[in-house]
Amino acid sequence: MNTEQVSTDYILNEQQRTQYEVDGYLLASGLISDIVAEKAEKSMWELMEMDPDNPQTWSNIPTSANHEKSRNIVIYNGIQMPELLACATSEYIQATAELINLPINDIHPPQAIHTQNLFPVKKTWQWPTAHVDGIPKEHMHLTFPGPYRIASLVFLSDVEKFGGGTIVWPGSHHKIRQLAESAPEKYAHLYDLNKDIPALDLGDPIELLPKRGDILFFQHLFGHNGSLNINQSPRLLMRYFCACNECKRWKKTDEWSHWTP
Ligand SMILES: O=C(O)CCC(=O)C(=O)O
Ligand SMILES: [Fe+2]
Repeated sequence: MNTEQVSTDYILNEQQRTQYEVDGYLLASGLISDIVAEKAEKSMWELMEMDPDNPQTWSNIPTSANHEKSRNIVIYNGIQMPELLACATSEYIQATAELINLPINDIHPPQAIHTQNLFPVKKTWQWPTAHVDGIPKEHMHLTFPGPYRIASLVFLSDVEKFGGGTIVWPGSHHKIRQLAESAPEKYAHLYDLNKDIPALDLGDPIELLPKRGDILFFQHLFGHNGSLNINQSPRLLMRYFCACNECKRWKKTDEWSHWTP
């Protein structure tokens, strides 16, 4: 008798894969080891030329970074420090493959990172409205098929309540798709679709509180947004960039695109 077995070596369990399908997102722990995440956090502080234990150094933003003052967010594009690239572990790549139902060998690794480090502000915390990704006017990305299948955010600090956790609307990808399909010409571009998302009833949002090394995966047309960090410590977040031809469909800067597995 042939006892050959089909491999069931998933890195994500069934509940995680189902949550991604049903809710449109998954916050996953354990795909980046503590030691790799810790080294990456250290490198992130070095990149910003700041001391994590000395808040006085946090207002000296290097001129090599972009600084959006209203949200106190520090943005770098196209950084290739090995310790930051090391977070694109084979487990991360495998989980990505599982969520989009592709063989792992079909997924290429990313080449650089982009940061969205959110420093504390003195403001009143409030729920944001949802957005979808792919909306900058200069790129005018098409809504369908969309510039990406899956997006992911990597957290390099522990996030406390009101400390800049990403806000998500479970199941919003279905409602946003319905809106897009209701008027295909009007909503041909994500830029235009995004403008009408705040008026939708997407249900109750959730403030995610990720830990260092956690990865938030979400689908095309998933409603989410950043939130204010009114706590004491910075929220460190990176996304992966790539410069290969395939990733050009989700262009971000002159040199870089978002990594689009
Ligand atoms: O800052 C966050 O928590 C979310 C960032 C975000 O929405 C994005 O990078 O598209
Ligand atoms: Fe986003």
